[in-house]
Amino acid sequence: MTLKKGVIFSGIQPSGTIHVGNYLGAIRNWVALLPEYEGIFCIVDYHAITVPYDPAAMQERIFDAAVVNISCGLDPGKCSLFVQSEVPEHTELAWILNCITPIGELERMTQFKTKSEQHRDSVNMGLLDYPVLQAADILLYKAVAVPVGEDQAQHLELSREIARKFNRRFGDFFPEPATLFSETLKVLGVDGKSKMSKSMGNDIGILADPKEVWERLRISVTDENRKRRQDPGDPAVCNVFTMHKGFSRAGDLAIIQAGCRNATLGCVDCKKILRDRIEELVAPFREKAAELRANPALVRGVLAEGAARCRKIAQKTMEQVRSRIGLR
Ligand code: AQP
Repeated sequence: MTLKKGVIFSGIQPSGTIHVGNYLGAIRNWVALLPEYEGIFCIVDYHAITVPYDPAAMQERIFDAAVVNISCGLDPGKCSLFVQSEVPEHTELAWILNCITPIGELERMTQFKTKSEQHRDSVNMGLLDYPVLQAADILLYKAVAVPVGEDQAQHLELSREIARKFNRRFGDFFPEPATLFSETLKVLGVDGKSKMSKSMGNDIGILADPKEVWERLRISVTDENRKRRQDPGDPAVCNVFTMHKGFSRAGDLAIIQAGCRNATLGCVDCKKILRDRIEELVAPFREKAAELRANPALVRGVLAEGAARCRKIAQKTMEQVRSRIGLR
C-alpha cells in the first residue's frame, strides 16, 4: 500500500438498508477522500450484534452492505473493504482498551442512552462497550482520521481520549484520530425529527427506486410552520432542503431556496425535484448493484482480499501492543 496522508478508517453496521443519511453523512465522503488517504472501510458486524438482530439474516445484510458501498463508488481497487469479525484482532485490542477506559465515560455516551431506551430488554455489556470496540477498530490501523456523520462525534472524542490514555501509560504509540465530517452533518428521518436510522423505520434507502423514494418523500416532514401552500417556508429548518443540498446543483439550490421563501414553490413540487435529482445520481449505482448481486463470488473476493490485507496490519499492531503492555 502506498502511503498518502495516512490511513482513514470508518465503519458501517450491517443492521438494515443503507440509507440517504449513511450516503450523505459517510459513504460519499469516504469516496471523496480516497485520492488523499489510504482508505480502510469495515462492515462492523460485531457492532451490529449489540442490539437484538436476526442471525439468519446477518450474512445477507453483510453482503448487501458490501454491494451498496461498492455501488455507491467505493472502489475496492483503491481501498480495503472487509468484515470486522474476519479480523479478530479488533476484539483483542478492544479488551486491552477496556482495561484503561473508565466505565463512567461509557455510561455518559448519548448513543448508549438512546439505544438503551430503544432496547430496554437488552441493555447488554456490548452496547455499553460499543465505543471501545470502535476505538479499537480505528487504532488498530493507526488511522489519522475518521470520516463519520455528526452522530459519531462523541465516540470519536472518546477514541482520542483512549489513545491518549494508552500513550501516557505505555509510551507514545497511537495517533489521535481526527474527526472528518462530510458537508452533510446529519440527515433527519422522514419524521423530520430524529436522525435517519436503519433501525428507526424513518429512512429512505439510497438504492430505492424512484417510486419507493417518492413514497418516502411524500410523507417527509418539511418546515412545520409552513401550514398552507401559500405560506412562505424556511429551508434552513427543512430536512428536505438538507437532502437537496446533498443531491442538487448549486444553481437549483438558489432557485429552490428563493421559491420556498416566497412561496412560489410548494413542498410537493420541491420534493418532486429532489426525487428526480436523487434518481439522476443513483440510477447508475442501482445498475452496478444489480451486476454485483449477479456475481456474489466477486463481492466475496473483494471482502476476502480486504480482510487479508487488514489482518496483516492488525497482527503487526497487536504484536507491538502486546509487547508494550507486558504480555508475550
Ligand atoms: N442520519 C444520518 N446522517 C448523517 N450521517 C449518518 N450516519 C448514519 N446515519 C446518519 C453515518 O453513517 C455511518 C455509518 O453508520 P452506522 O451504520 O455504523 O451506524 P449508525 O450511525 O448507528 O447508523 P444507523 O443508520 O442509525 O443504524 P442503526 O439504526 O442500526 O443504529 C456513520 O459514519 C454515521 O455517522
